[in-house]
This record gives sequence, structure tokens and C-alpha cells, in this order.
Amino acid sequence: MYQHLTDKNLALDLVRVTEAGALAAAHYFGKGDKEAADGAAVDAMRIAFQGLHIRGTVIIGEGEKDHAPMLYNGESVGFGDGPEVDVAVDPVEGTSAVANGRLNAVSVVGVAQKGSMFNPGHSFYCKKIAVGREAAGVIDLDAPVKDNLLKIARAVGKPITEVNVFVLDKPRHKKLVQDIRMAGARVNLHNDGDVAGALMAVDPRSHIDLLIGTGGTPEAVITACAIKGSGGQILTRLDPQTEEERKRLIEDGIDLNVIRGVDDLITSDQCFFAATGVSEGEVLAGVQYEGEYAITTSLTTRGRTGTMRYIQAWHNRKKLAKMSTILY
Ligand code: VTB
Repeated sequence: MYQHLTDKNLALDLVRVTEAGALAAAHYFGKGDKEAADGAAVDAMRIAFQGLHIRGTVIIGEGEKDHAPMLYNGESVGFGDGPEVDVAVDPVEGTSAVANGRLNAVSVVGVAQKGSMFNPGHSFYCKKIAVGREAAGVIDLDAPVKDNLLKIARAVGKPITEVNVFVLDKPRHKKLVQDIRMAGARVNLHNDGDVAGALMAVDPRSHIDLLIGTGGTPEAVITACAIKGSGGQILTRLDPQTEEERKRLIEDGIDLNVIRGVDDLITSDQCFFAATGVSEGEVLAGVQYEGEYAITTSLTTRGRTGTMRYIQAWHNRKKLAKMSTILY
């Protein structure tokens, strides 16, 4: 009867993959080389994936096979036994943030039952709004931003003047930022990282109440894995930023008007999510060093049970160096 509670929680294995990615990327924090940070995380995660008892297919990875030697879209990952799953992986979400010593870079993985993960295909950008559990039912992607802010304020029990909105600091958001301020709410501008921003929006401990704007479509699917397990909502609509992107989507027969929520982006509750902080963030601390230890902070969620775990790990770099090729 309680078998479902004793099922394997893949998120606990996944966290070792994102820890490996974060530890590897953190070596390049502030060093001005985003490719090196990403490459180190990809190598480390690729190795860590091999120990996972899944038959995974990368749906969201480092891109087409020609451009990405590892963790490319369509690659099989995992030990090759266990459940068949779709995999979304972003070894470093926020490579510029790592290279430039800024906030909110995370290493993330989402896994869901095979066939249940939305494939972004040729879509790079989508419009999105993400909120936590309390405001999950009140948002509307097409409503004026003021209406959303008023409803969210009511749902979270604070005046609109105290509502904090995470927005990526991009020229395309100029009008959005004006509208949020006109409505009386507070804009928190960040250079990077709308996965971290969405995690803040859904985490009741964070001062951020919502994320809004246009960001990566792959990032939205990964975010949906997290939201599926932690509650909340994300509403999205593809929002091509160039004529070329729009043309390819139309050629692919994609309807650009469709709004997809968390249950459309990930259709099964058999889904798992893990994120580890690379640089400092409000929900996840970045990698820190203490003597021979490297310390990581991670979040795992599981769709079916809704369990969230915050995991701090102390990695003994001396011991690990003797038994692994990953740079800890
Ligand atoms: C988005 C966002 C990411 O980069 O992809 C953004 O989803 C890129 O936006 O979280 P631009 O191409 O307009 O610069 C991130 O912020 C990662 O840094």
C-alpha cells in the first residue's frame, strides 16, 4: 500500500550530478572564460550521469550533436538500466555570471518519465511568468501586468508596493519594467539566470514573488520540472526574438499562440529535479571552500510526492582527487 513512498527517488541521485557540475564550474568563477566553465561542468556531469540507473535521452542539452560532443540533444545518458526518462540538463545556467563573478548561476537537471517533457525544438525564447503555490491559480499570461501584480499581491497577502518582481535586465524588457514600476511594485533586475529567478519566485523563503519576462525556452522546461515538485505555476508562450527563429517554428508547424503551463511542459508527475548553486544566490548558496572541503548547496524536488530537500554537502577534495578525474 505504501509502496509509492518507498519508490526510488531519482532526485537524490540527480543531486550528485549537479553537485559535480557546480564543483567543476566553480573553478572558473570570476576567471572570464565562460566556455571553460561550461566545458568543465559538462565533462563532470557526463561522468556523474554514468552512475545513474536510468535509460535517459537528452531532450534539452548542449545543442545539436555537431556542435556539442557531449550531453547533446538525443544522446543516451545513464547506466542503461532502470526507468526510461527524458532528461533536461543545463550544466551551467548562467555561464556569463560564472565567468564574471556574478550571482545566480546554477547547475541543473530535470528528469521526467519518457515522452512527458516538452521539446523546445527550434525555440530559443518564450514569454514566461512564474509564481509560487499561493498565487498559482491567479496568473494570466495575457492580462496587463498590473492586473497580475494586483492578484498576486492579494494572493501572497501583501500590498502591491511590496511585491518584488524578478526581471532579466534586457532591452526587450524596457516597457515591462516601466509597467511594473507604474503599478507600484518593485523591480529586481538581474543580468542572468531566470532558472534561479523562478526558484526564488516559488520558494516562500525568498523575497521574490514572481518572475516575468522573455527568457530561454529550455530554461522554462527545466523550471517546470522544479515547479512540478515544489508547487506553483509557470505560464509560457513561445516568443521568437528573430525572424529566423519565427520562420523555423512556423516551418515546423508550431502554433505560436499556445499557452503552456507547468502540466503541459511536463505532463507526468513522475519527474525529478536537482539544482546546485555555482555562484551565490538567494535560494542556493554558491560553492564555498573551507580547508580541504568544497561545500555545495542543492535543492531537489520530486513531482509525485512534492518533497523538497535542501542539501548541504561537504566534499573532501583531497580524497576525491585520488579517486576521480573530476576536478573538485
Ligand atoms: C535567457 C535566460 C537565461 O540567459 O536564456 C538569457 O533564460 C539569454 O537572454 O537564464 P539574451 O539572449 O537576451 O541575452 C540566461 O539569463 C542565462 O544567463
